[in-house]
Amino acid sequence: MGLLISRLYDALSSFSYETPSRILLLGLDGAGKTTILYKVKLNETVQTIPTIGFNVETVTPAPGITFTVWDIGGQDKIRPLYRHYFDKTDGLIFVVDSTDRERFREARDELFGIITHDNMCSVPVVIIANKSDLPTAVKPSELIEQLNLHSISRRRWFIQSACAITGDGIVGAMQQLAQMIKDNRKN
Ligand SMILES: Nc1nc2c(ncn2[C@@H]2O[C@H](COP(=O)(O)OP(=O)(O)O)[C@@H](O)[C@H]2O)c(=O)[nH]1
Ligand SMILES: [Mg+2]
Repeated sequence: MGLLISRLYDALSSFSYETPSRILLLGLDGAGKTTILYKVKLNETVQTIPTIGFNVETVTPAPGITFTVWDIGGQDKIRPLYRHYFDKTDGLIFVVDSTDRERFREARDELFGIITHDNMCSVPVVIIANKSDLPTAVKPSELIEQLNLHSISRRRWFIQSACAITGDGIVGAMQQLAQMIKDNRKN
């Protein structure tokens, strides 16, 4: 009987382990969202074109982590449609081009517009400071200031420096997000 219960427990816990978390991959156009998605999916650097509409892929960035990732076109005409995707989101990946100083303010407004939406109120967020390979990229510590990240309250957040072309930092960012989602579910 004890064995049966323990097998049943294993089966149930492995089931919940496998259920993909629903992840939104957002950020301004050109930040590197689609490059990140396909780097994780295919381990290849794909030639991207500006995303019209969305890409959606189920990915396994690390053993035991399965995400269904929605990469939604970042052009400003599309952005008002984001809110239709917010419901039942487990985690947010917000990608910033860390070389694009002129648009840090726009990125900040976009991020806060998303996380202050009712359906996103406790969703954990990983900010990916992308394009860290480029010499003009600012450090995550400066991006924290520029995007006013310390003012994020009532949710877990994390910033990760990354390069979508080589994949540096991407898996780490997703592991952090998976951990935050797990912690969120416990509470
Ligand atoms: N140097 C560099 N270029 C990148 C990086 N990530 C994306 N790019 C380039 O930035 C451009 C926009 O990327 P894309 O994935 O289409 O951005 P999206 O609009 O956010 O989906 C493309 O030319 C990518 O090759 C990166 O980490 N480093
Ligand atoms: Mg895209």
